[in-house]
Amino acid sequence: MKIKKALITGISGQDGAYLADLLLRKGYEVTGVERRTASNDNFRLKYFNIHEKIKLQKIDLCEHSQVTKLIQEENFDEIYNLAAQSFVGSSWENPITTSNINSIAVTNILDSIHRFSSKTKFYQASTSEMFGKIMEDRQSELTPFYPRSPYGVSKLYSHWMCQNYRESYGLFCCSGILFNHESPLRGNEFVTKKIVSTLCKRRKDPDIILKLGNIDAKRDWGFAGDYVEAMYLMMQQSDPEDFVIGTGITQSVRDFCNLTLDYLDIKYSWSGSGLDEKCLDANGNIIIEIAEEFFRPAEVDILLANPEKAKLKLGWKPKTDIEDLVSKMVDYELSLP
Ligand code: NAP
Ligand code: G4F
Repeated sequence: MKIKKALITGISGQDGAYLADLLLRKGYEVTGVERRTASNDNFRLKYFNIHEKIKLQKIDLCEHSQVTKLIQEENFDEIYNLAAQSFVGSSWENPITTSNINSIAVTNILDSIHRFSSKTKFYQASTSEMFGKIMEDRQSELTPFYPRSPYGVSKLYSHWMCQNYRESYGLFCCSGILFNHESPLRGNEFVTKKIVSTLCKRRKDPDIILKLGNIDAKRDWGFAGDYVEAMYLMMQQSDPEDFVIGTGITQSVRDFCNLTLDYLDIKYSWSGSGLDEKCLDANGNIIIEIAEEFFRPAEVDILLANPEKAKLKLGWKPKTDIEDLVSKMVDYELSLP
């Protein structure tokens, strides 16, 4: 049987590592795009011990000629576009670089597929951030979008480009509208990782205080390992379609703190409100406090997936609940030297 060739952009990120591991286990030949930096240590690929099994290509996805050359030469069966400036908070400070990689680079890939490799299937990493100021309580593929950040807007552009290349040229382009998914390999700037790593460090140094922004924000949090399976399943369908992927349960940032504190067996209580709210330990020492610097110019207050279509058509459902997710993240953090 012919060995399938997959390209993953954003291979050095959280999802890149989980997806590469999945595709290698399924017998794919995996090529990964990484950007040129002084020190690519690829620690996430090393976590799965797959760094030597992947063909790494250093190209700039914003350079059309480089993207075209790779796609024309390699004739991939599947391209998973995961590369992005993915931190919502940074997108207000860096709207142009965010748009270049999250929007223009996607057009580069779509245009190259259209011109030189029209049989290649394409997956776009769309996001629940496109729902932003939500128009329905549970967000499905049919919910109207209302992005609330340069990140959300840049991703919505690519979502529509993907749909337009599908409808204009009959390309196999699908978008996964993924809700927040986390793992031990999550980037340090995201709130779940920040909570877990800071509270784990506090076990050794009780003077450490966890400073957070809007702890009333609610997210539908799942496990990255489950979500890359959904990406793969979307690409195995006979027709390209978009799918919402989430758990169907929403929790606040405060809830996530509580789950982490419970798992670490730390006794705590909350007091005060607004900017004065604090979480205290049994001796009255501050564990968590609110810091204005972590609030955003505009907030997405609540996200909650309606993943019924994925369940029906892909046979996909999450295997990991939030308690399991917290335990995976905490256990990993505690295992670090
Ligand atoms: P991540 O850990 O932040 O990984 C992002 C990847 O994109 C990294 O490999 C990063 O490379 C690369 N990248 C960033 N800027 C780049 C640039 N200018 N040129 C080339 N590569 C660049 O993100 P993730 O959590 O794995 O998410 C994967 C994708 O899914 C992203 O597109 C994200 O927006 C989207 N998404 C994520 C979630 C989620 O909850 N995780 C939900 C919905 C959608 P470096 O290592 O060099 O920085
Ligand atoms: O962990 P976050 O930074 O994730 P956010 O903004 O929901 O975005 C993530 O999920 C999206 C899918 O919905 C992806 F598309 C995107 O790439 C990324 O993976 O923040 C979650 C919530 C926000 O409401 C934020 O305001 O936590 C709140 N928060 C409160 N204090 C904080 C903090 N977020 C961060 N990062 N740091 C804080 O101190």
